[in-house]
Amino acid sequence: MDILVGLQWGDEGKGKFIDHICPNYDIIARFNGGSNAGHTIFWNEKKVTLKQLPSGVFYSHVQNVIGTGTVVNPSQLRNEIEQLSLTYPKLIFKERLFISKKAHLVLPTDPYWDIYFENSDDYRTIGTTKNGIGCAYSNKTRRQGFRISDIFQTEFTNTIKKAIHFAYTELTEKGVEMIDFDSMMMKFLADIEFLKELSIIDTELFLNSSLNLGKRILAEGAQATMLDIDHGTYPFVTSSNTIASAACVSLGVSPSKVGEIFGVFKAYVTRVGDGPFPSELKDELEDELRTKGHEFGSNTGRPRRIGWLDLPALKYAVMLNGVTQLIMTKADVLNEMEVVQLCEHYEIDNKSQEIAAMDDTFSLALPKWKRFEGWKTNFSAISKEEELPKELLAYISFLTNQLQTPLNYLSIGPKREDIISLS
Ligand code: 2SA
Ligand code: MG
Repeated sequence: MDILVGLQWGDEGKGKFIDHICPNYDIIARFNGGSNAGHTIFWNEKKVTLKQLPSGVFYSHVQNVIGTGTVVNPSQLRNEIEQLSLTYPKLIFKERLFISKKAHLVLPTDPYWDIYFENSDDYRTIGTTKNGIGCAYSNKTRRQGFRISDIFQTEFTNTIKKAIHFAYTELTEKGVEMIDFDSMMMKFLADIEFLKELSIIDTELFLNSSLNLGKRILAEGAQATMLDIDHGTYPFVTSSNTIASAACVSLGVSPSKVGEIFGVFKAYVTRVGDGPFPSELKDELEDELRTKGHEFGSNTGRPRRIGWLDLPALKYAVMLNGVTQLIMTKADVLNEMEVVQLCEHYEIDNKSQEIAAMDDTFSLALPKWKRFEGWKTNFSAISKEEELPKELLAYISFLTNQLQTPLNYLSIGPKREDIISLS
């Protein structure tokens, strides 16, 4: 099994790269998160954003797995499947989708908790996607959650109705406005009926027996390293483990079965939501790059914060994930820059720091810059490594030396074919 993760704060272009390497795999398995993800793929010149569906859905030979460590929002999943089926009637991917019996359900009240916490003065503002991800994972860890397999139990409707009613009453008391309870339940139960028609299986058994048969699996991470609940910029993180080792836990596949670990990063950095961001740009360049790079949340539409590449944070991410192959995306967005910068190290309390510790001093980190000559190249005519501008190659060579990891792929545009393999 190979694993693919994001090395920054998300939106590195994971979906696009997975789509590119899909021909090498039989199974793509999502291992964390839920409808908070937004993996963008260009299929037949059309932009598609996948939330819960694995990024292998467009390849008819690929089986797609939603793993145990994820949280499933039945209504969002149904929307996604119905919309894709309408746009691409020939895909019939429902037959190639397998959902873990042990994944947890997101309740219809869960997103409202995000809204409540985000708006209340008594709680921290995280800048969540308001998908109820935190609530679903906390119900899971306090063992009050519902697993997908529960939907087949005779008592399910009564039990879940009580749980949702309990949350609904509490939220109403706190002044949160919601649709009326009966409509919420009716919609939820209809979505559950839709879910029942899908293949709900023991994904651990399926994945391990597939490996024994020689099938090739790619574990697909959502969100990214710096949003990891334990190793990221807590509390400004998501509620799941996002790093490579989480793939083994979530999918029930032993670390001894892991081969390559792909780490995807952008030539600059973006972050959506609150939290420290040492290399953040706070001038007109931020707007310029946001526009050029279309840096808006793919689901929420929120403008992403933009910064220069952060080497200490990238070193930390490469270390945590044990990355064996790097993929750099969006080099084209920096095309017109005279000078390209990166944060080479931090200064924290007058001390230099080469690799991020991601501890409580992270918010004090001052970026120390390194400047590179810009590559000022139009990539439209470039399709081979030999044609890349020397300035870009110098930038890449600096990074691979610093990260002690090869950079095997470079993405230079949004389209499928805009990926160059590097030797
Ligand atoms: P949550 O909703 O509880 O997981 O939010 C917690 C933090 O995690 C961040 N987060 C993300 N950051 C970037 N991209 C994400 N996915 C969508 C996308 C987001 C969107 O691909 O564009 O559409 O806005 C994602 N999901 C979670 C979030 O911003 C919080 O900082
Ligand atoms: Mg995204």
